[in-house]
Amino acid sequence: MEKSAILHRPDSEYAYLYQEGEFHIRLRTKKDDVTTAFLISGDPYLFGEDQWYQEQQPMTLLASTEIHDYWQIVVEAPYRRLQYAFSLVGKDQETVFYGDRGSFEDTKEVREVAGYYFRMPYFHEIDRFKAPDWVKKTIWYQIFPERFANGDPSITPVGALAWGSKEHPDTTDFYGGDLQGIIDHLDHLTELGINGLYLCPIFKASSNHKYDTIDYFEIDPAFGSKETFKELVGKAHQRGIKVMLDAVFNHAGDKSPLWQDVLKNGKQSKYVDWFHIHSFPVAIGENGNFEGARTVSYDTFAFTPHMPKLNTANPEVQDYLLDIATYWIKEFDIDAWRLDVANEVDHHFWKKFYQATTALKKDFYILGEIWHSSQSWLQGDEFHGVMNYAYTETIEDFFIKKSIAPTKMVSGLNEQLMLYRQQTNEVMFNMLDSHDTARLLTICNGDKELAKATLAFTFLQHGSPCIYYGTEIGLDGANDPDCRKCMIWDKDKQDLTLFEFTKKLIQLRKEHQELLSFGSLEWHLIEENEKVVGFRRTANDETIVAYFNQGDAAYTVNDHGTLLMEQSAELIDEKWHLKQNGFVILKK
Ligand code: ARE
Repeated sequence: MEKSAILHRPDSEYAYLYQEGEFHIRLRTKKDDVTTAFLISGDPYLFGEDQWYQEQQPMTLLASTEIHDYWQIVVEAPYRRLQYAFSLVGKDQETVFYGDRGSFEDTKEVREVAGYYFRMPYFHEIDRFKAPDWVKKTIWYQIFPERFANGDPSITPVGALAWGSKEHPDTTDFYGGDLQGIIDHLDHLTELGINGLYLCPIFKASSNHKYDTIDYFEIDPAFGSKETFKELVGKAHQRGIKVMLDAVFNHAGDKSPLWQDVLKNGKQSKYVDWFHIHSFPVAIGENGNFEGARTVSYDTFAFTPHMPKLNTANPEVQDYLLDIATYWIKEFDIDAWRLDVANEVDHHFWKKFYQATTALKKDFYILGEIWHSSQSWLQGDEFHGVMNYAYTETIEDFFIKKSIAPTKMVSGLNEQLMLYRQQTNEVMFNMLDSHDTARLLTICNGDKELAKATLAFTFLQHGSPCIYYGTEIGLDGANDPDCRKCMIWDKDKQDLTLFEFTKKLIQLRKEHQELLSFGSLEWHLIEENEKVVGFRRTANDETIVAYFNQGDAAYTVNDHGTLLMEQSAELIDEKWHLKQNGFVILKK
């Protein structure tokens, strides 16, 4: 047995309280190396008595990657504490005891050594990773406010272009999207079945994207007033739609009064320690501070001198940002914050942020924008989830780029899932595109059947899916700024078939939300066909199976059940024949 691959870590994603009375324990072993994994567990204070531990219980093979197997068992612990270890039977017939001091031959003597066992000393509810329940029932819709709808021409910026007048918008274009335009089109969201709305920044800023904040306490005048925003939140809530705003706390805009004071007063500025300044002057055009320069006398987002990085270790900055975070909850009843460039702000501040926001709303949702594995932010005291690029890019690699086989996709997806506790995976934000990436239809090279198959697959996974505005009616676009085209409201120019498909997919997710959120997931990969991927999801007494054919040859699926959804699939003699990009979703 390959003992170096064995891994367990107490009080982590390997051992955690999922919900009151339900404790999850995982173990990692080398792929295909262990035939059976048993858990030896019991109450630590009964140790030494005849039968201190419950009979050893077999673990379930939960997930596999190309190199590891992950085992899981769900246990209760009447006294909310647990002492445990593992007994592993290798394919080579070796039996190994694996515990807190490593691996041993599995003998009676070894099992009698208390110190060889892992310990979960006490399961405190206050320590449990708590994810807001509503999020796993949410289908998100992301809006780039400048480009969704112009509802109030009286506040359209001077020099704005006619709506949709350019096929490819430029980085500095304005078209007049505003909050009233969103209010006027809430019916569009409701008809689609959306129940979560994520707005890119709406606070006063110079650019069309508003990530260069001037005033965090004011709505940008081109977007509307606080009264309009209050109306938007109220009407969204009446429709059962939660509202998430975008918190840009890694940096401010250089037009903000904070930075303007530093520009004017230099070292004497009362905000000098609100930023990361290395030398003066900080003016652009001096001291190495040039557009796109590699050296600036102060830290910025990326190499963008217009976005000076905030010093979130400074207590004054912390108070300022926490005032902003709590203000929009207290005064406007928002339900969530999406945290911009979240991985570049310190953990110490995010822990304060978590406490301040969840103190106001127990079920407040905190979503970090992190494009990579994010374990250290998802320990239950900072974020609840992240924008799951690390997960959805793997889906796109198989379905769209066709750069990996299904086995590699499954391995990548499981790799990500095993990084986090189950309750985290249930509230991850699964988007296939965003305002920072090329649009789904464009990366599918205009192949709508492919886009639909990729969306359908994503909607059947763990985590809450997100539709980027316009995807549902066929909006395309290359990377930023092309992915921020004006929404199309002319019904004659909307792809209404795609709209109906998206609506049906959202409905399917809602009708089977529990199963799709926390149901088991068993993959069914067809050896002889590296273009077909199938899986089975089960929860309680409900099962859904799905098959996706991404090859250019038809594939026959010999499975049956109540049809939930299909695309390019035909039932002949009780068998489903899937064409390219064809899929079938069945309820067993
Ligand atoms: C402008 C230009 C872009 C250029 C960018 C580079 O328009 O073409 O690529 O500058 O500096 C906002 C605006 C952008 C603007 C940017 C800077 O929306 O239009 O871009 O400000 O002025 C990384 C970060 C991630 C960040 C992206 C953009 O990790 O946090 O880069 N995303 C957030 C927001 C953006 C916003 C900002 C940050 C700044 O969502 O909209 O940009 O507040 C890989 C890497 C990622 C990288 C990703 C995208 O996957 O792993 O780390 O994200 O590519 O580049």
